[in-house]
Amino acid sequence: MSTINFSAREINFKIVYYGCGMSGKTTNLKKIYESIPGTAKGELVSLATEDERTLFFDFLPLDLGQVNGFKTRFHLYTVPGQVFYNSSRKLILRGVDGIVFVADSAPNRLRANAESLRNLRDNLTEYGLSMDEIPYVVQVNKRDLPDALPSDMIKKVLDPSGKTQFFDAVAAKYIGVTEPLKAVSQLVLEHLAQKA
Ligand SMILES: Nc1nc2c(ncn2[C@@H]2O[C@H](COP(=O)(O)OP(=O)(O)O)[C@@H](O)[C@H]2O)c(=O)[nH]1
Ligand SMILES: [Mg+2]
Repeated sequence: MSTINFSAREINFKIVYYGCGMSGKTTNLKKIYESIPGTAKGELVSLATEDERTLFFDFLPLDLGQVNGFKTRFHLYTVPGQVFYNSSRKLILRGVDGIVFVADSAPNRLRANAESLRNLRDNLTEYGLSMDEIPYVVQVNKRDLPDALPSDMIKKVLDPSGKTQFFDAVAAKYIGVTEPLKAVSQLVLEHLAQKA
């Protein structure tokens, strides 16, 4: 649900990076954050729990062009991937405009990817949303792993509609990081135009 700030003439969008634990969501946000000039971004906020890996959200406003004279500001969030943090995950999905699903290419994470997608679908359902309505793209991360599964295999598991855009990535090396963000941003803007 985009929100409009009339005094600042800004439209705000919320993009959530979803996926199982350790797939590379935080890495994506950090790389994106580093790549944006200081004036164009707000603070990167992370709420860490005892376990360093469970940073539970990152926040990043990012300007990407104008719509009808309004600036667009994207707020990027990651969710904690660990199964037991579902209440935080659900909360972070509130008002989501677009989702980048970060999949892990490791063979032993195929099932975790699939379970995370199912969890995403369940959580969206609780907000009365469906995967078909929400702009959604997939980043297939960790393509550098020597035993990475074929992208096509991962795609079959994670493409609910058969129409999803997929992007191979090595987020740790900033490869394939901007592409899915641009794609989902484009979809979000198109989605807004359709509703208007
Ligand atoms: N080999 C490899 N490791 C990665 C890649 N991207 C992230 N990682 C590593 O995977 C681990 C988990 O990454 P993180 O971003 O914290 O995952 P998150 O739990 O989804 O937020 C870290 O050790 C990262 O350095 C990648 O493209 N290739
Ligand atoms: Mg993380």
